[in-house]
Amino acid sequence: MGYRKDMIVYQIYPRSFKDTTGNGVGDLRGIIEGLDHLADLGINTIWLSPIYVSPNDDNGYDIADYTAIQPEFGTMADFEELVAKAKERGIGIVMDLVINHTSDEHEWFRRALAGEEKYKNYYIIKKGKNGKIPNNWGNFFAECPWAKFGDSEDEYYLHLFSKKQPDLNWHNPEVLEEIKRIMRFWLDKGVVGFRCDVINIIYKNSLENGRPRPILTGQEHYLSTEGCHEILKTLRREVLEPYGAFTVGETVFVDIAKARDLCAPERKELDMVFAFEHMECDQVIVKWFKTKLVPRRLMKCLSKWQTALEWNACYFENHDQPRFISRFSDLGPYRKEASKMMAGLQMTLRGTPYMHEGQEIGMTNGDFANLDEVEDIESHNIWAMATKLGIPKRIRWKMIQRTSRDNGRTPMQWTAGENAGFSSGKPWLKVNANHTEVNVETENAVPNGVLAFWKQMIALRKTHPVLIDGTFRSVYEGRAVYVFARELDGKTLLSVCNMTGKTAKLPTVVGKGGKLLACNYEDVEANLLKPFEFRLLEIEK
Ligand code: ISL
Repeated sequence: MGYRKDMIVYQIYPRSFKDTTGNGVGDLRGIIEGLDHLADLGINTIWLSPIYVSPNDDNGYDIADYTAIQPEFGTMADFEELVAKAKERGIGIVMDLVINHTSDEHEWFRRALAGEEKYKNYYIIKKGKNGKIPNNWGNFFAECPWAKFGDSEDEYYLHLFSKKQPDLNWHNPEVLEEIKRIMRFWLDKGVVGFRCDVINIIYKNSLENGRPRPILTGQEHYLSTEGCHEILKTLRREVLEPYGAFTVGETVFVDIAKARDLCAPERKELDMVFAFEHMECDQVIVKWFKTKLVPRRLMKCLSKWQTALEWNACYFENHDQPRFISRFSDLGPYRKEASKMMAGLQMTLRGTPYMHEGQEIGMTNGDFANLDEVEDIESHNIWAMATKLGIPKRIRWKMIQRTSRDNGRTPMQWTAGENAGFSSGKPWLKVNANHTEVNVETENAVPNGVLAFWKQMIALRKTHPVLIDGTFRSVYEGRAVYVFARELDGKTLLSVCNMTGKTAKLPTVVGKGGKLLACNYEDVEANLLKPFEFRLLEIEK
């Protein structure tokens, strides 16, 4: 029930995957065209970022109609065809469930604005305090989280994200009923589960002032509240279980205890969570200030979560994150090797691997020249905030370059040709210049390429039950090298990752013996690991 441990998930950001109409925006037919590539890669589940009707203030994470397809992506018939054709290839579709907020263009919000009390109660609307906004909370996109409600003199609505994303009022049981209906609508269409957007913040305990903090003041009033746990239990029992559907929650600011409460199997809430700690190994206080990625910090963090949770959602990239290999400060000429090492790492950790489109060919951060080339609302807001704070332009731009969510959203690189074969029109976001070298077509033509290695690692995972059911044990966490063991029924696999662009000593704990199941270099040296070298060894007892 719920999830299958052998799931290998591939995230598609529909705007950026493949455009078949020439309007510069990816679409559902493009995804259908891409299915053979995905089947060949070996994945068996697709998570689709939102494809619902949306004014695109936050690229679909602002939903105006939960049960209709965004016209620029295609039609419901296209969607049904996608589900069917994916199924023929053994691939299930997971939808993005965004229920902390709707778009301000959703009918519910429009009717609320028109004065219908029923719908006003769908949102969090509150009177100001002596002409001031209702509380001191912060906002995820560095805006003020309160906006005037229509023409009202003193009423405001809460929006933890953009002004066009009003938060839903989860104290209202009618909201729960609406969402149940929406979930069943998609489950009836054959989807296998949901990725639940910022699911641990949906239920606000109170709207009291929060304890002041550098970011997101007020979070103690809404992070993983009892009300949220109750809602998750209800959705699982009443909606998901009858369909055998699964959920992964995007859960912000969770520590291990909170994550356990959300996904421990006996609690029957979520099947697994996307935690953030390993993505924050190179940040200072807030994600917009980054330092060098220190490999040992990453190793320690991965080991901690691997050991603490029964099952992890293992991800290194998504549509909100810079490309992972671009985070290695000494990547140098080793893009391919680093991508292959990440394939080895991701496919041998314990948990469900979630790849992001382009990861299989080693795509890198966007090469944006200036803010005009960046679309992401968050980046623009951060730029404005940093300007207000007097941060010099050069530093501001560095911040955006390194952290912008658009880094993970550049169009998928299919060919070396114009617009990387993504679109015959002008792509909505700049295509990376390195598409001439980094693309699916080129990769398909080489036997030892990045794509071939991802395929090999995915295939290994499928043929070695120890990589799925085996326990995790950290063996070595050095300055450069990470070694961990997966063990099952007396069988031990050792995953050895050099996480730097420099040659490193092979730790003696690895020993001499063992059968080499995979390696991203042709020849291995007895005592040395080459830059970003990865080895998977089977240890004979
Ligand atoms: O990008 C982030 C973390 O590095 C966050 O600020 C992000 O906004 C947060 O993780 C929530 O993300 C999700 O909900 C947002 C949407 O913009 C993101 O794309 C989505 O993944 C609001 O729906």
